[in-house]
Amino acid sequence: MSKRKAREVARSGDAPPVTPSSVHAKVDTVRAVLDSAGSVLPAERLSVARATAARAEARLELSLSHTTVALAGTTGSGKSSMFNAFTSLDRSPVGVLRPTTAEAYACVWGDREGGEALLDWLGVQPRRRFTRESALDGDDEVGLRGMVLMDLPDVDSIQPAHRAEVDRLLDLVDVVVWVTDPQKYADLVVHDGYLRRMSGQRGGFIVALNQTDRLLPANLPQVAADLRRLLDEGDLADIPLVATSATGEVPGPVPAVVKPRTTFRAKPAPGRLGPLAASGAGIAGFTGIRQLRELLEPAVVGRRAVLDRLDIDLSIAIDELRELYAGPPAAVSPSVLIEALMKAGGSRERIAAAVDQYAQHTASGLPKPWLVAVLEAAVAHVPELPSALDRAGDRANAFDKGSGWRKAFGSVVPGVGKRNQEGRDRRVRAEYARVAEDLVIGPVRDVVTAYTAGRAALADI
Ligand SMILES: Nc1nc2c(ncn2[C@@H]2O[C@H](COP(=O)(O)OP(=O)(O)O)[C@@H](O)[C@H]2O)c(=O)[nH]1
Ligand SMILES: [Mg+2]
Repeated sequence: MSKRKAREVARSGDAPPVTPSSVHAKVDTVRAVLDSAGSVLPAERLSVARATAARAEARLELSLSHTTVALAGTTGSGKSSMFNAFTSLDRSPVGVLRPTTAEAYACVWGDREGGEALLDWLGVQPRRRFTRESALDGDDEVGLRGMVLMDLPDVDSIQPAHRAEVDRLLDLVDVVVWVTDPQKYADLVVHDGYLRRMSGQRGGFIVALNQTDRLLPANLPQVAADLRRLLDEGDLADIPLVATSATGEVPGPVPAVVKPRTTFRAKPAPGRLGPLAASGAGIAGFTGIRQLRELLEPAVVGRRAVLDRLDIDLSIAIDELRELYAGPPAAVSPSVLIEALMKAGGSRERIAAAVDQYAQHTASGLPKPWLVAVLEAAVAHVPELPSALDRAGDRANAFDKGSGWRKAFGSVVPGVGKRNQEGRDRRVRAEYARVAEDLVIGPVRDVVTAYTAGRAALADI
């Protein structure tokens, strides 16, 4: 499933409800696959799944009643100003020309207690943490209780460390508000699918066209429509777009085009951040920051964004893992290999060819990484095989040598010689089977067993 598809399914009413236990079940699936495949496949094949599972486990340990919302975007779009507008604080430095936010700022609405561990995990410095909702605010801020708003460094910072910090945080937050402005939005959206990739990771993604107070009222609908078109063309038709001003009023009423165009078959679950909030009555209000807040509130109050985010992340990881487990393994009888080894007559080449053929048959139909793992397991001990088989033959012969009476008997009684030969063949076969088991069949079986275990885990979810 594509990330977009995963997001759409997660947002539509078709998806089963996401609960802490359904998310835990997905983590368990990923862990089961990692446990069985970890010692077989190259680490880089599993690194995304491993990181996703670790991130989900860590997040599930933390407060699920807090929703992290990041203000992200390019330099000067107004992230810090918007942070200040939201928090009614003037703590986040606002800069005209310089990228000033080196590290994230965060403001917790309501219960800071549970938020502290979350902010530790996010790596927000204690001196950059604030709390909203003082007694003075009364119930005004109730709708945002549980929100952890973050002002991120600029994604286009000239400082690589700042960009790395943004990427790190974007991997962890639940909702992203992408802040852009009338001067720069075109560059942004056209940017090689960056927004699409990022929005694909979460159910909560909003684009804010900020600084609209700089536009003439007559130009706002035009600019908004243009940005909407770019988002739609960039495969972001289901992403809510909101017009804001961090420092003034949005000129004029909401252009209809600000609505996402996608129509969904089913309504999103109540409280889920998504098209209902974007295309419903709220959008007609078009009041900048308040409008944005209306989009955020359902996600924060419903406490769905966290689980949705984890669910999408894990679903994507699981779908990527599934690609590594397409098709059942071929059932190849070990006797095929043993016969071929017996016929090889001790020739190194023929022994190697017998193993190769056995491995190719066993691996046929497996996805490439597993195919490679089977072949590698099969050939790992090939250099030792000729001498091991030689010794196996000697053991079988030793049995014959030690029983002269059988030979003597066999030479005078019709039919006994033939039976002796059959017995000898059986003993050679048994000795060869033991060697083949130790050096080829066992190691191959271990890989196939790991493959089958992973498939079983994925079939269960
Ligand atoms: N007119 C206007 N100016 C804004 C708005 N938002 C930010 N600014 C100004 O744009 C400049 C950059 O803002 P800042 O919040 O530092 O952007 P950041 O780099 O995204 O954090 C500052 O001079 C702000 O005062 C807005 O909505 N309207
Ligand atoms: Mg800033």
